Amino acid sequence: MPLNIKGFRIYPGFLDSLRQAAVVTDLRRVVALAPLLSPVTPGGRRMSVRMTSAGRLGWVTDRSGYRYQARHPGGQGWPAIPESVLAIWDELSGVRRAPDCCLVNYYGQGARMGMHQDKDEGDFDWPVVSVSLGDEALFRMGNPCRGGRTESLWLRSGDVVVMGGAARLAYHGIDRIRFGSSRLLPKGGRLNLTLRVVGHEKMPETP
Ligand SMILES: O=C(O)CCC(=O)C(=O)O
Ligand SMILES: [Mn+2]
Repeated sequence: MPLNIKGFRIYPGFLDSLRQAAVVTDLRRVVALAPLLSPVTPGGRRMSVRMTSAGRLGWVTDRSGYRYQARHPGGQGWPAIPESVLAIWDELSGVRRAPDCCLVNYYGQGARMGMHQDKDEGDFDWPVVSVSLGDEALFRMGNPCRGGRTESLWLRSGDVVVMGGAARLAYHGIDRIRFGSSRLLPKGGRLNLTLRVVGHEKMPETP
């Protein structure tokens, strides 16, 4: 069993190729309305991953910090989260409330994401649902303390990961992708969708 950290669940091949293609079609509409950007970190480093969002709030970063905001940096509101994506959340998150944000990450050749925690949300009890599409990616997962032991696993197109419980605040990142390993995206690369509840609203106790 890979990544035996409580609250980490992986659903290999959860989306079949038809569903993957449908999500990509819907994401083309999202990206047309809210173009992918190459953001900079608060420290001034340009990220290799390009990003945009769908939903009530979008995650952004620039010299002023990491945050959620109601508008794309271009000034327009974020497009709605496509139904094809909300369906994945409904099937796997285990909660009834819809996510506020669908962060869309695009990894081109050489792109990676350093180890980090997802901690810009108001209540960490809500799970995070993460969808992989396109090229394979080497995902590295640690624990809630920086620098602890890590484990790696390859994520493939159609895989869905849920991080709840103790895994919700675990450090994680993408070391590299295998560019050209999938034919889902005609120009290659990888899309990752990260669905999150953002506000301070507490997650209800589950019976
Ligand atoms: O690309 C991935 O699989 C992870 C993305 C991620 O951790 C994030 O956007 O916070
Ligand atoms: Mn993350």
